[in-house]
This record gives sequence, structure tokens and C-alpha cells, in this order.
Amino acid sequence: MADDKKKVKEEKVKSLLTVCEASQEMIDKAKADGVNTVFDRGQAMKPCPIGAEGSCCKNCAMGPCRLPAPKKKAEDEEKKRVGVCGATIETVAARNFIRMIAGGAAAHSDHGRGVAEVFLAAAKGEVPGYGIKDEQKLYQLAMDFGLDIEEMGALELAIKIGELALAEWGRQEGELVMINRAPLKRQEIWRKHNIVPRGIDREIVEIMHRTHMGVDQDYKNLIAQGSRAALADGWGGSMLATELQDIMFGTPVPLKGSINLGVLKEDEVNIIVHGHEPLLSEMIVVASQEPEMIELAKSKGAKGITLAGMCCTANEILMRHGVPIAGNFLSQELAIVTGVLDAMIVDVQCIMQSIFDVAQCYHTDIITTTPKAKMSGARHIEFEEHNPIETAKEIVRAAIENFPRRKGGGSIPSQKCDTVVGFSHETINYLLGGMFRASYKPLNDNIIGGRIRGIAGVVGCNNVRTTHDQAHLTLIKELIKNDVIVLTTGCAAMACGKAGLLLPEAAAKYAGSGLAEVCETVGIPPVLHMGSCVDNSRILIAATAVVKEGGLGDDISDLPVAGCAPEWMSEKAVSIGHYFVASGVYTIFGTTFPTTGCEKLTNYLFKGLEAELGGMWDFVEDPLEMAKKMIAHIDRKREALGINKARERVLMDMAMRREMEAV
Ligand code: BF8
Repeated sequence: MADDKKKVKEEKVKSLLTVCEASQEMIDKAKADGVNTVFDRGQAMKPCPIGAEGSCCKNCAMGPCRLPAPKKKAEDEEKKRVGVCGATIETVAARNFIRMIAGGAAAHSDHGRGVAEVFLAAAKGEVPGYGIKDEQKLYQLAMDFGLDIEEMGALELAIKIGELALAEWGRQEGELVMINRAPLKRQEIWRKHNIVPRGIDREIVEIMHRTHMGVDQDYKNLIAQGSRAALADGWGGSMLATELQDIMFGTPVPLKGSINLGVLKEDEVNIIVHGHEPLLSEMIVVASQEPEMIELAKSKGAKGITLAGMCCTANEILMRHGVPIAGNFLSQELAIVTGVLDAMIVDVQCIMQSIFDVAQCYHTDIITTTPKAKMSGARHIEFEEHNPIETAKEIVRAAIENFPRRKGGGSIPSQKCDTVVGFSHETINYLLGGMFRASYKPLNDNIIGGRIRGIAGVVGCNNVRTTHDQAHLTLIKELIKNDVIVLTTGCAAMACGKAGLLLPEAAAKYAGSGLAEVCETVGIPPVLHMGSCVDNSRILIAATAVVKEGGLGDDISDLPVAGCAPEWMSEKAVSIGHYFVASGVYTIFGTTFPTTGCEKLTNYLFKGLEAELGGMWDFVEDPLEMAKKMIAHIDRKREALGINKARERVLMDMAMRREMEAV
């Protein structure tokens, strides 16, 4: 009987569109308002099964060639799976996979290039409004680039760094500079396999060349180039984006914020900044707080201006300014459905074209801001990087002017949750070791001693093919219950925020006794918000810091760590996943995996890569199963390090537990 009830409950959860109550309320409102959303379209259109498993080649006009996996496995059936040109299924699936890496790496890296360009212009004094907020990080980066910090002043260094950083995109030979930040053993592995990136753009272009009809036809060789491009993203474009943004806008420190659609206000002008690049949103934050803007809002009948973020832009401005987050990827249309959103300002990446259609049903102004990403029908106010504050004011003014056009019938969900965010690598260092003896030693000691079983990176998107936020939350709760501390970014981080996992109190409620003990002593949540997707590079740096601290092996692949993107959907997630794998991390994807149509390639990615790179892929749909596999991997690493016994003692020994409680 109890089992039946449990089954019914499980079935009910499975059929849910979202576990976020605020989102569900707006899905229902959209239905009542006759508005079509991604949730409707997701149900109406099922994914193409041949494309989803990576078995369709459309790289030339003799195809597209469809090579679906045969119902029955047989060697001779497998041999028949060739395209018109003779390309085997391994070649086709590997080409498709690394083209996804190229797309993701290009998105992150082009974001980074934009940051580097503005950084250089700002250093030269050509851009009013941007400056140097983190001088210490400037010096650190200067040393990475081999500059003499005693010879040059901060501004001179900034110009040099800007020039050298920008040159990393167009570099033709040698090695990317930031590669040197990785543990030495990791660098040796990359050199041995000839996958050290030479230049950021070069590796992406080479993928497009190698996957053109009739070029690279060896699936392992194709994946190697995928690794090189993914590393150019993680240890290149993304890492430089994060570092330069931190120098210009400040390295995040712990900050309180709030999250969910309930952050919008009925009686204020509501503006959402949605997308990824903080160059624009930083200035919108400033403009929305200008007295003249607040006065203008009041003159239109509003009590003030509420600015909120959506997607990774939200993470950027929450971490640096405490600006609230309205929601993650699958909530973008739903924010408009509230009927109280006066403008949604968008730049690049993860912006659904449908927001324009949804906005037509209400009064929301969709404002595009970059020449790289326009939207038919939407208003375009180009973000003038050399005069950012004036553009930002023009955009905020447009939002205010739209306030009186509200159609009435607005409805804001009541849900919003407090969060503590801003755990950059530097913050973790200071929090654990103290300002004057910043160190990862306490973290390493707690891992070695067994209070913390291991570290998990849980990152990535929402995907309408699985219940919104559910896999993130189920997985993460299971991990922390088992004393695995979680580092999170992107839409995963927002799912955690909405569920209260980004609060120090969450440790007592959800974490196992060892992890809870550490979190309570240091005053941190069991799930640490590390930023946007570009900031996954912070996780690489944190992992490297753990290696360099000592006692847990001499490479990232030795650490008791695992990564996961349970609700991934974007090409950026594939690039991120692959740079973690190529950096030595066991990485699981949920929902779907883009090579399942080719067993040979999938086996290579899931098993073969471990022997070469120390990291490997995996795919599991059930989040509890994901947690099980991640924990099993962490335990295997603990065993290899000879520290599994310490954990058994911690779990068994009551005297030790009492002693821990007294800390
Ligand atoms: O870069 S997690 S849905 S918002 S791709 Fe997009 Fe995925 Fe969200 Fe940020 Ni990342």
C-alpha cells in the first residue's frame, strides 16, 4: 500500500513540468491567457531520435545521411551504417560531437574576446565607467603573462595585459598562457597527447575544417581536436573572461541576494537583464540607480525601479551587486507572463526567440543590444561600448516609458528565497584559511579526515525534456546528504537558490553530519554558488588549488571529485563537460547524450578516455543514480589515495563525532 502511494507520488513528480512553484503558477497563467510557451512546444514537438543520438550527418549536400542505430545489435548491421561518402557512424557521431564543442567554445570565447577588447580600451582611458576594481588580481594575471609587476604601474600593466590577453585568441603557435595554471602533471598529460591549445580561435576553426566533408576520418583523432578546443575554452576564453571581468568589476565576495519571480514588484518599473555579458548589465545596474531615472519612474506613476537578472547575466550581477534573480533558463517567458515586466533587455546566448511573441501578448518591451544578436520585430538599442553609461540610461528610460502601457491583470508569484552567493576561488581561500593565511589546507584536511567525502561540480542548464529544476535538486540534495560539498554555476545554481540550498542554514537541514559540521564552523552553505557558466573556470582553479595544497595526489584526476550537468541543453554545456573530462574529471550528463547512436564512440568517451586523460564521460537519466555513480567515483579516488579508512572512522567513531561537535 505504502509502496503504491510512493509510486503514484513518483509518477506525479515525473509528469510535472517544473518543481518550481512560481514557474508552475505562471505556466498555468500562460495557459489561461492563451499564451504558448516552451513547455507547450516541448510537448508538441518530440526530438528527432536520429539527431538526438548523433546519427545524422548534414555536413554536405549529398545527404543529410541518416544512420540510425539498428534495433538489433549485429556487427554486419553496424558496418552498413555509412553515409553516401562512406563516412562511418563513428566518424559521423564524432564530427557531430566536436561541432557541438566548437559551438560552445565559440560562444564562451567570443564573450571573453569582447571583455578583453573593452578591458584594453578601458585601460587606455577610452571607455568611461569601467576601471580596475581588483588590483590584486591584476597583479596575479600580470605575473601569469610574465610581466614585471615592480617595473610597471597598474594602468600600464592593464594595457599590457589587455594586449597580451587579446593576442591569445589569434595566437597561431605555442601554448595558451593560462595552461600554465594547471597542475604540472596535467600539463604533461596534455602535451603527451598533443592537445595543448595553440590559440583560442585556431582550435575552433580547426574543428570546423576537420569536420568538413572528406577531412578527418578517425574518430579518436576528431575527439582529440575536440579536447584541444574545449581546453581552449576552459583554460583560455572562459578563464580570461572571468579574470578580466573580476579585475574590472570586482572579484565576487559573499553577498546576500534573493531569487525567484517574486522579486518583481507590482508598483515599480520592472526591468530584467537577460543573457550573459556583464559589460552591459554592469552599466544597467548603475543607470537604474541614477536619481534622474528614479525620478522619471516616479513621474510615470511607479514607486521606483526594480532590476532583476535572468540566466547567467543574473549570476554576474547578483554576485557583484546583490541584484535579485528572477529565474533561470526555463523561466524567461514566464517572467513576461507575470504581466508586470516593463522591459527585458537581452544580449547574447540562451535567449529564446519566443520571448518576442510572448511579449506581444502583454506589454513588455524586448530590447536587443548587440549587433551579434538581433531579433525580428524587437526594439534594438545598440550597446555603445565606448559610451556605456549613456546607452544604459537610454535603455532604462525606454523601460520606464513602457510602464504606463501595462495592460492590467498582472500577477506576481509570491515565491522568492534568500541566498548567499559569490564564492569565487579567492573567497573560498580566505574563508577557509583567513585573510592573512588564505589557504585550502582546512578543506584538504577535512577531505583527508573524511568529514567532507569529496567535491562535486553541478552545473548547466534547464531542459524542457526533463522536469524543470528537479534533477538539479534531487542530485544535489543526495550529494550533500552524503557529505559531498557542491560547487555550482549557471542555471543549476539558480535552481539551488530557489530551493534554499544556497543558505548556510541548508547545511543543518540537508547535509550529512561531516559536511554540516564544516559548513557550520566556517559559516558557509553546503552548496557554493560560483557564478555564471563562463565562471566554471573558477572550478578548474579551485580544483588546481586543492591539488597544489597537497595531500590529495598530484593531479586533478587524483582528487575525489566529480562533475555533472543533469539538465543540460546547450552546446556550451558540451564544451564545459569536455574540458572537465580533458582536465581529469569524471563528468555525467543527464537528460540525453549526443553520441548514444554510436556504441564505439560512446565507449571511447565513457571508458577509453580515462586511460588517456584521467577523466571520462558518463550518462544517466535518474538523478539519484547520478549521485550514486558520482559518490562511487569519489570513493574510488579516496581509496586510491588511501584516505577511505579515515572516512570509515569518522562515520563509526562516536567519540570522534563528539569531538567534532565541540570544534
Ligand atoms: O551559460 S546554464 S541555459 S544560461 S548555457 Fe544557458 Fe545553460 Fe543556463 Fe548561462 Ni550556461
